[in-house]
Amino acid sequence: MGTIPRTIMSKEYKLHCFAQSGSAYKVALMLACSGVDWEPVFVDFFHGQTRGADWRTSVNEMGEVPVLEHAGITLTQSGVILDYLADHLGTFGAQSENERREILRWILFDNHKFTSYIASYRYFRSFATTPQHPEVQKFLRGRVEAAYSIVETHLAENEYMVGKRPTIADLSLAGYVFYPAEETSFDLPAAYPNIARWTQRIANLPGWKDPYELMPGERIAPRNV
Ligand SMILES: N[C@@H](CCC(=O)N[C@@H](CS)C(=O)NCC(=O)O)C(=O)O
Repeated sequence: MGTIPRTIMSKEYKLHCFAQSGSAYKVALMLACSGVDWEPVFVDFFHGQTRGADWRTSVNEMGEVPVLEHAGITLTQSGVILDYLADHLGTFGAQSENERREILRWILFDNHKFTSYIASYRYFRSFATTPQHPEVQKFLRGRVEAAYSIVETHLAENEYMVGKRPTIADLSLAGYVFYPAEETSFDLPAAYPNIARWTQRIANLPGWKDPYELMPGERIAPRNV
């Protein structure tokens, strides 16, 4: 029997990811909730793979996960990947020019503030091998709370971030909200009930799975708490 060509053996969508990456989870969730058969490619972030010169040259010059490979192209930045998939799959996208801009507005806010501060705060709290200075953690926590309050207020009047249905803006903002409170230290139902209800709406989408079910990698018990 001859060798099966790699293109036939492998799935059409490959996502370079690891279980603790909420940024990768945004894309994994998009693929899962769009019913796409995709293949995770494990990135050993915690042993420095993304910091290696080789990985940066051959996979992503920005040194970041997620990376999506599809149809001979390689895409990075979760917001760009979500936009690409929404166009390509016809799921969770905008239905008007105005919606397209609103989605972009929330994805930019998410990348700058909502995701980036919780990602840094959780990383130093739960996964860094040396603890961060308490004042830095205090600063980051304050920034998380400010960003969460803005989304909490928005969700008081809206079931989803843009329009009346879930879009890639919701999937982007949802990157870190499903990680356990033991990692994030945020009790969403108690502190941000509108975010908690929106989180439940997203968890009810067909295909939804928890980040630790969707992406490969060992679980790490929180280290610095
Ligand atoms: N804005 C980027 C953020 C990606 C990001 O920060 N990924 C983390 C993992 S969750 C990473 O690879 N960090 C490596 C580093 O900063 O050195 C996106 O949404 O794709």
